[in-house]
Amino acid sequence: LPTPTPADRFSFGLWTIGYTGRDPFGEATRPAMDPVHALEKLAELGAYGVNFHDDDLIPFGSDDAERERILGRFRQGLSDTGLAVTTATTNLFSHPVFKDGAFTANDRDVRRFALRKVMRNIDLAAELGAEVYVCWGGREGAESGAAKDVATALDRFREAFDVLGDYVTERGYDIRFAIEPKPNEPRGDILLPTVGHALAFIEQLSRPELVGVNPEVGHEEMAGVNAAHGYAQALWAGKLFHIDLNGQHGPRYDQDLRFGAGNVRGAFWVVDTLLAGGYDGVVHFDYKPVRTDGEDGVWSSAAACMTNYLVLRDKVRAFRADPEVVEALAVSRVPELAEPTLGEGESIADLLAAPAEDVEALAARSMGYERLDQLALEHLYGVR
Ligand code: GLT
Ligand code: MN
Ligand code: MN
Repeated sequence: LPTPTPADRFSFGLWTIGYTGRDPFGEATRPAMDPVHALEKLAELGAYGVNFHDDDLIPFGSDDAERERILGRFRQGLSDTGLAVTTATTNLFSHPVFKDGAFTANDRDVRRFALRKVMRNIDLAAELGAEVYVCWGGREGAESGAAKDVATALDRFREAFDVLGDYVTERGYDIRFAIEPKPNEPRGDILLPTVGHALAFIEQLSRPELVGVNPEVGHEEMAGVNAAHGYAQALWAGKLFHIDLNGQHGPRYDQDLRFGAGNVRGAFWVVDTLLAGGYDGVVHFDYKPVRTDGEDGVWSSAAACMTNYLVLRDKVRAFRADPEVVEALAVSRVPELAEPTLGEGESIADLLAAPAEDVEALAARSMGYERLDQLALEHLYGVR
């Protein structure tokens, strides 16, 4: 099996390996994990970095002395293990104050509190060297129609990112934001439900260059769309600032399976898309070890996320290097798509005056996609 090393730039959230198994129907099945123990184990497994919500590290409501004590231990853990803090984020969903959202809560005081909570953690993120600040708006949404005026909520959402963009700029922080879309759960319907919605929203901001997306494989699949296509469009737009890799079995509750479980074929194309698009950020796993397992399952699944990524990376490279695949791609005219539809210097008049195509002959040409896809599956199945 391939062995992960820090050069692969794998990262985990404290909330991922620290998931205690609490779900809407049951209590925790594992004890809370000491963040410094998490750092030690992640480093041992070959991870590069770690990230966290403010409240993952510093329990909500801690006083300044407690906060400093926790941070002192954590900083020491980082320097002992050599792990990097890759990103940070804010918990704007657990406390009941966020029951109607944070940046888009109807209650203005909640929105003001949320912005201050984020800014405080951005200061910490900057101090610890995080370059990306993730924003998952899990509570920004509604269960019923009249409860949320969506256009006005989007005004407030935009206002929040404009204020935060001003904040990092004024403070001189080298931090960019990554919006993480999700269609539903915990809200019935969440605002900015897919990569496409988020990309369109970003263009309305006063500092769009500071904001990109953090697509999560499972969230796109919950929406029934192709996750690899979402990553591809984010790369195309220059907006893939971060990635949340995990696994999901189609549209149902957010499973957060370890990466490579769930839709295996989809995972292959996600890795192919990241490699083809030259994604050079950290490879982050946002998954939850199943609540049936003890700490053994936590670390075996964390290792498995990295192993599965490396296995799929090898398979994708072998697929792309296979001469039969290169030939099949040519048969399918895939390289021809790179050729602009109009010739260089060709005018619309030239196009209109061009000799007519033999439409019936074109329609009769096979695309050869069955063979091409089977070659991919045979690489994935390990028989090539
Ligand atoms: C939460 C959510 C994740 C987000 C995290 C960032 S928290 O667990 O389900 O998808 O990435 O806030
Ligand atoms: Mn998820
Ligand atoms: Mn996520």
